Amino acid sequence: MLNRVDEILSFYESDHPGVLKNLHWMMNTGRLAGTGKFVILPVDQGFEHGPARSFAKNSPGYGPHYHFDLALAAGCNAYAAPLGFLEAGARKYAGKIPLILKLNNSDSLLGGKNPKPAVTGSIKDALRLGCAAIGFTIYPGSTFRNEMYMELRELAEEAKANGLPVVVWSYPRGEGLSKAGETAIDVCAYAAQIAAQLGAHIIKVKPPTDFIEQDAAKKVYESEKIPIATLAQRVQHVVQSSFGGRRIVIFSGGEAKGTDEVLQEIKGIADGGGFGSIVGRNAFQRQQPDAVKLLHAIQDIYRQVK
Ligand code: FBP
Repeated sequence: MLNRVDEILSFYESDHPGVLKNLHWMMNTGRLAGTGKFVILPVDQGFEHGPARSFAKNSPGYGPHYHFDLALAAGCNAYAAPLGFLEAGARKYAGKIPLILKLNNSDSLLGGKNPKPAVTGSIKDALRLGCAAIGFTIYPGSTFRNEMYMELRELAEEAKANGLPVVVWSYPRGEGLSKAGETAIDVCAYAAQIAAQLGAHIIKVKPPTDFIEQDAAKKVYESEKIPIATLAQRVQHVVQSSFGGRRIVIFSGGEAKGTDEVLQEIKGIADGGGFGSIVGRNAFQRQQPDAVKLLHAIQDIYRQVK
């Protein structure tokens, strides 16, 4: 019988050993090693939201080494960040923790309804820094979505040829969607499916709500009685929408909130068969001992679920 890590690796039926080795590295790192579950620390919020909104609550976080240390102390599977933060620590932490280079980023300075991140790094950068994967954000719902899909297609082709897995942040937003629609269950499942079809190895979405955005989808959810009342049911549906569970799907943590609320949400994700979490603000905006405690509690929840 295959162990869970080997079973998950078997889902990726066209990848060469370099990609599988890096997926293996991430799945065999940290406190969740060997379980096929993930807790990843993402710190791109300095770029996405600005430094004060990101780091003022816990000011050691302004420094790049802080986040490498936090990911290590907390036993995370990987640490994801844009080029600058990774370059600022890659030599000191070489080989100690898998790194994911975020290859595109968007700031919050212009506003506007249709975000379009800039490509801010390359596959060569990821290889030079010893990364285990690349990360890329798409915004299904933005008028620029097709450009993002095409950029990802090119980068993913190059990443795979060079042994790097592809992690896709699939965040619906833009003028095609209402605010509530950004996290609607039908939209979230659709965003996960798009990422899977674009060739993502790991798909990252926000935890979905029970709202249904699109009328055409609503009819099917009702006629087929797709259960979406609880978070666990919704997560199960998103995982099913990602090739019937044959792609790794992880869920983001969102704005800083109380420990009970975070853990309750994680329980729902774990019960629904989610592969894990990518928790940024709820980790690095707490003081380090509290952040480590919370991340350990999250890992313990994933560890308990079969
Ligand atoms: P958080 O846990 O802080 O939400 O981090 C996950 C993440 O995907 C980050 O990588 C990214 O910067 C952030 O969410 C984007 O959040 P938003 O879509 O709210 O700007």
